[in-house]
Amino acid sequence: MSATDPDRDRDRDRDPDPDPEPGSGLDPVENVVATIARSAAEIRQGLVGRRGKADEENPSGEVQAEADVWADELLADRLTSIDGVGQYASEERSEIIDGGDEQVYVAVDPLDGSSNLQSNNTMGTVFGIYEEPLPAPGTALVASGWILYGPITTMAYARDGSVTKYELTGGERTVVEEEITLPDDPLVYGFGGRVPHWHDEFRTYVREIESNPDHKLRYGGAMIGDVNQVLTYGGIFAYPALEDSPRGKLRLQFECNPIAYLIEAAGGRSSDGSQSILEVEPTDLHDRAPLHVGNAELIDRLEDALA
Ligand code: FDP
Repeated sequence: MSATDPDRDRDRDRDPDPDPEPGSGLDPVENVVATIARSAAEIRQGLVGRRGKADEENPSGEVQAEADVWADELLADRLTSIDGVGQYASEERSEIIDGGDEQVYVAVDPLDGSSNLQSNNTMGTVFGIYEEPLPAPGTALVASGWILYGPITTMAYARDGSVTKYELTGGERTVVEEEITLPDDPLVYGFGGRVPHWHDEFRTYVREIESNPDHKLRYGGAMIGDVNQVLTYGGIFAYPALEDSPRGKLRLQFECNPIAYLIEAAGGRSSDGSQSILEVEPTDLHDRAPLHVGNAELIDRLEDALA
């Protein structure tokens, strides 16, 4: 859809500024979402001058960018001061922060794909809002979403089985599309991990996907950017189990569950290779899981291939 598309302009007229003020009588879930949406412009601006490495590693042993640490502190401060937030947990810190007020439990990847900072490519913020203390399974999610720092800043948000996409400009949130579903005909695919480390069954499946002339490779190295393309065009994204990393790379609480919840709400499927990601029982806050998300038929075939 082009920027001058009349349908899109009609959508804007219908709902020009639905962005609620955080704290203004919202339930805790909407308060968390409003706070993250309003922080997005500031986070984007704050990336300038914070593209270097911090002198620290995150709990998964990855060197953090200065921006990772900064965005985590900003979101921790804001989200733990919301009434009803019982916990704040992040990919960038080992311990959970207690908010005291136990209604919802928030897990965040403050900057997903922050390796892309160096080359100035796409990245995002991912959030999951759970109704159980963390670590919790994806079945305990009540909402999830992501901010995408692309040419413009957008937010995809799922709650109650419905997905909405917004454009975020400064403090404003504008609906672009409601009741989003994955397009029926899958177009794009992107698979993470080094190819020599893929298992044979997964490699065979990839060859099958690639051999379809209707499919195109799209891989940008930030999960959020790659998954957002699947939401937009249909297709599949995976960061699979690897020979040297049986649980893949992505973190269950902060990345896999929120993505799976949103893609399933959009009519797609998620899988760890044999079951919905949302069914995976966590044993630790920083657990990893192999992630495969996309059009249901492609995930069905993937599970057959890996069986
Ligand atoms: P990053 O390390 O830059 O934060 O979870 C992290 C992630 O990026 C994902 O966004 C991305 O899909 C993946 O790692 C990329 O990993 P590879 O470098 O192994 O492709």
